[in-house]
Amino acid sequence: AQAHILGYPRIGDKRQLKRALERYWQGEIDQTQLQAVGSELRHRHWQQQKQAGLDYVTVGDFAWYDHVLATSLLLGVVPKRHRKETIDLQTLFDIARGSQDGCCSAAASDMTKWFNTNYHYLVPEFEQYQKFELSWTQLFDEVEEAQAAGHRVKVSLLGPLTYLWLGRYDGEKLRLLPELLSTYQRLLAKLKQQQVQWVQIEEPILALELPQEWQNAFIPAYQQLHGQCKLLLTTYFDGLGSHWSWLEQLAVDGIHLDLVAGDVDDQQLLGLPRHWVISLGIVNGRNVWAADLAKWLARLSPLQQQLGFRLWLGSSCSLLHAPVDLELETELTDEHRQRFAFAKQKLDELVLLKRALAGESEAIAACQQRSQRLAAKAPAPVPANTQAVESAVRPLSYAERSPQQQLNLPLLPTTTIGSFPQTNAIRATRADFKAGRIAETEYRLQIQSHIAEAIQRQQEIGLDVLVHGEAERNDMVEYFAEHLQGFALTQFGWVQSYGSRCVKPAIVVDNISRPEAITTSWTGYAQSLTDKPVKGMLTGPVTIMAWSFPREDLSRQQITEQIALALREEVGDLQRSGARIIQIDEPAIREGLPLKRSQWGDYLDWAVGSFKLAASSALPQTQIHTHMCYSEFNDILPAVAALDADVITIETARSEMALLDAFGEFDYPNGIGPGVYDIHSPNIPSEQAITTLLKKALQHIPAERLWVNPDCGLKTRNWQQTEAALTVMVQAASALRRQLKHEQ
Ligand code: THG
Ligand code: ZN
Repeated sequence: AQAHILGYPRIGDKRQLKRALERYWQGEIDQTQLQAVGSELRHRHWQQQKQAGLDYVTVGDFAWYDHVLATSLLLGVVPKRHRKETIDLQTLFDIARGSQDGCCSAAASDMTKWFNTNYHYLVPEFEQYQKFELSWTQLFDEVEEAQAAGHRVKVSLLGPLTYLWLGRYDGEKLRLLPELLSTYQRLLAKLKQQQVQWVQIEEPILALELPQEWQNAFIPAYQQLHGQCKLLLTTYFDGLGSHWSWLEQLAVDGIHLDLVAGDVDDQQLLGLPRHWVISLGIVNGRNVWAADLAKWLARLSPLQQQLGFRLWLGSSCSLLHAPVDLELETELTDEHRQRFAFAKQKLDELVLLKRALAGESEAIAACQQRSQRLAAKAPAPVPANTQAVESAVRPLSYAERSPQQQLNLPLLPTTTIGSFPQTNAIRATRADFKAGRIAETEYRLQIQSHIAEAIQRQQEIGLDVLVHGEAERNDMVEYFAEHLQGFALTQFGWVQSYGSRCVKPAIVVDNISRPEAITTSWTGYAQSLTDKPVKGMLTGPVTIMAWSFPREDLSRQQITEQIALALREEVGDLQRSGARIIQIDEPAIREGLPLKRSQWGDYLDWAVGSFKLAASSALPQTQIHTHMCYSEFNDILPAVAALDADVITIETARSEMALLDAFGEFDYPNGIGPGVYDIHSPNIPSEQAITTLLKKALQHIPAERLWVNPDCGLKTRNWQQTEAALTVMVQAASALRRQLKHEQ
């Protein structure tokens, strides 16, 4: 067998690419210096692949911001507002980040989730009669760069149908396919000229349940592309479902299947065309656990007998979604270190398995040994908690509960989503404590002073429901992972989220439990400073799960329920400590949806169940809020309603309340706070704009159930912007409130 990976993390083991990008954007380094950092990272990553013993190095996985955006440039897809005489690196950053040029500004393209991962790509914008033209030489340059360094190159390239599917177009997208395919033909011809033997042409949309006309497009498309470089049709993130019925008709030279996300039986594999290479993704590209190599050895040995050189071993998907190097983690326990493999370690796993499959006795023994070590350290079995799960809903309905929630609030109550500006002083407090420069008592005093400042400012602004501001938190998930038992945290386990931005997901290593109350002291302190209600702020179980690396021996549902049980205790403690409102945020509930729509129902059932489980210790008198960030949840509205939160705050400002049509039509039964201004922009909204949005909202939602708030947390804004915007918001709400009273 041959071994390869679908891609390596581009960010660098110490986030070198992030640092270089941000310095370049600040004007601290020039383009030559930026290019040098990129080149150094590529060379290092190729060298690691070669040194580990992979048969190919993957070229085309590097991107300055995002690989979908790089594909857009390659194909000449540049939105009109960003077009200049030439397409260059500045064009790329303009599309990604927006541009300001004297008087004129051009908005960035939209970003959205890459399938069911936590990575975001830049959505291609196709215009009427979109032309495609090879316009960006990065890919060809990098092929040359790798060849010059003596590497055996396999190119990774987004396939035409997936590229088209991901883009936005006002019309019938498949009409653009013929023109796109001719450009792909020219692209492949160029790669052939460069003597590229294999192209890993990626069509992850094959993991979706595609409309018939998209399925039909595959066979003729690949007929047209075939015959230049060898094509490895590459799929990942889920099995191929019903597409298996026509798969073998594709004019390609091999296929890559993600066996981690969806296993395939041997007969199916052996039934594939005899001339195809079969690449099996067996090392999980999106989790941190060491692979059970003995298990794979047993599973693949018979296949190796039958397939011989046609069998390739690969990562399930690109390693883009995994942290880079376990060796940097000096603070993990030995036990955890032995059970994890980050991107660099996954290279070794693939080669070890390859050697074992080739019959090398040393490698076979090493596989067995590793697997035995894994088995010996398996985490504790799950405690029985089914009883708790079954009894877990709030006893009264919204209509019965809400009169009991005596919060003394005016009509159209004003509030915020939870976080306030993360000032340098706040960051310094946390950093000083973490580095041991200040003791815990001093730390607590300093955080309290940040909380006191936030409360005072909110009082001055005149908000009705206050928050403590979250000065003690870095990342909303990392914070809870740090305070719950059952998670391991890394020092350098960064994964690219978008552009230069990374997240450091916690790792679920054991059963989750809550050793002690987490948030009560901060919320309680904030409440002691004011008579207005202060919201308790929690991150919901679905989101904590979605933004962490899960154990592989439990289902996501089981893990989420464990987190929910821990949060339920926190809800109870908050309530006992005097919180009258508790917000449980679930910004990630939508992104957890399975790729196949037919599986949505199951997921939503347990996701909603887990949220309700977390909220189930709330008394009828306690008002439960939730918040969701992205506005695309028209199609899951029944599930959103089923959460049965007393109030939901959502992002709608950017879509001019378009979402509310859906909420109105659906007749959303509980309280709702559609965001009245966009916190992602530094601009201060006008009172007029907010009033207009609120009036629109009133067409769909009765005033008694309407809340007034920004559309997301404020931690990325400064205090000046925050105070100015919230003051306008409070003014708009009170003016409208007076008007409504008057009309009565
Ligand atoms: N937390 C986690 N996952 C997430 C989000 C989150 N996934 C989806 C969404 N939010 C992604 N959005 C962002 C926004 C900002 C940043 C990362 C992801 C970010 N990161 C800092 C950086 O890269 O500089 C991290 C710096 C640090 O913590 O030291 O700005 O909110 N878990
Ligand atoms: Zn939000």
